[in-house]
Amino acid sequence: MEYLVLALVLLVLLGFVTVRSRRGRVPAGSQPEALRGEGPAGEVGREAGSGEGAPVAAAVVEPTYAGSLSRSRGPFSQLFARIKGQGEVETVTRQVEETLILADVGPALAEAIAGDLRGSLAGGSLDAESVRSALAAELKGRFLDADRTLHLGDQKPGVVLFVGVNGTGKTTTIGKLAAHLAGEGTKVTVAAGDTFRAAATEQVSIWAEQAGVDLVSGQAGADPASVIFDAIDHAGAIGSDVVLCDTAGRLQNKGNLMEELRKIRRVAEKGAGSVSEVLLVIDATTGQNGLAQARAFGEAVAVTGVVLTKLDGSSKGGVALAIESTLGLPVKLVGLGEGLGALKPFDVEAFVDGLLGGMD
Ligand SMILES: Nc1nc2c(ncn2[C@@H]2O[C@H](COP(=O)(O)OP(=O)(O)O)[C@@H](O)[C@H]2O)c(=O)[nH]1
Ligand SMILES: [Mg+2]
Repeated sequence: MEYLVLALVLLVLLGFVTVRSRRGRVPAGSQPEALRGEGPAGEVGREAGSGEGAPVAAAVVEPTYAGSLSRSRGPFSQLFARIKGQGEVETVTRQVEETLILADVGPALAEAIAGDLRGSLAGGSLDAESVRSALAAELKGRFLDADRTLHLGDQKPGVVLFVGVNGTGKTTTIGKLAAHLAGEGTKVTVAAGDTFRAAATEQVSIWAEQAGVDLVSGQAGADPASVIFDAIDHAGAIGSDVVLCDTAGRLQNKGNLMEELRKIRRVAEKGAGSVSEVLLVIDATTGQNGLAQARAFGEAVAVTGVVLTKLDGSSKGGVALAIESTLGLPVKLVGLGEGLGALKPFDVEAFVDGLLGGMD
């Protein structure tokens, strides 16, 4: 009997120690909101054996284009439900044009697309599936046939500048990308170049820590160009492959701030390595206003590509086409959610199919 009690006590103690050591390894609640992902990610991630302190929540329910584009798709679904297979090409193409404008493709582009669609539908069948596939082909054909790969440069370290207005998702995108690149074995340094707000350095340092990558920051109010220069210098010294440079958000019509960005770019070229990408981060919920941003930033710092964030919350996903077809800038990455796995390479096929939806 005594042995039995002793054995029981030992078992309980053993269980207690095991629980404590697990808690120690997985600091619940220490992840920033954005890393917790959507749904019961943390639990599943651990079950899948994502490793101790792994920054990449491997089993996060991965967002898809189709899922994330549901708000932008709404008007198209309604349009296709209304098409009954009869009627005139003119009426159908006018309805398509209106729907494209609702998706924030922009009036001129919507008119041009509707015009071409009129030609491709003439004399053919006018059922919903035919209209959908003709429109899908029309849209896909209007995206750039561009190089969408992210260039990290031939000369180490590659320097990637993230620019854009406030709150578009620059810092979050850097965090997601840093984790992704680090997971692939790329050595990353993050430059906390948003010295304007004290909280910005803290935010980017949490992301860098979660991603397990190197961070260089300066004092609040320090010259952002010199923080970025120091980060590139440091990255060169420790053999980093790439420096992801955060910058403060700025309105495209503020001349002095755009001048500051030009300086950052000039200074970033001066150190070890060279600027391999300047990514303009645009919030998809701002729709056509993103075009004005792209024009101004493009003029100031020779933007090489666009990161279109918050497609998941936007009903204006059509702006992706406007950016490419009107400005000739390739969308390289898209944000389909706040979670770590929600940054995706831009995929035209998946985007258009997600926007127009399949037929039930
Ligand atoms: N839903 C959604 N939210 C995002 C996405 N990207 C960024 N955000 C959110 O947008 C907000 C602003 O992001 P932040 O990176 O601080 O913007 P910054 O000012 O450009 O650095 C944060 O709450 C992010 O979680 C995205 O793709 N989808
Ligand atoms: Mg920021």
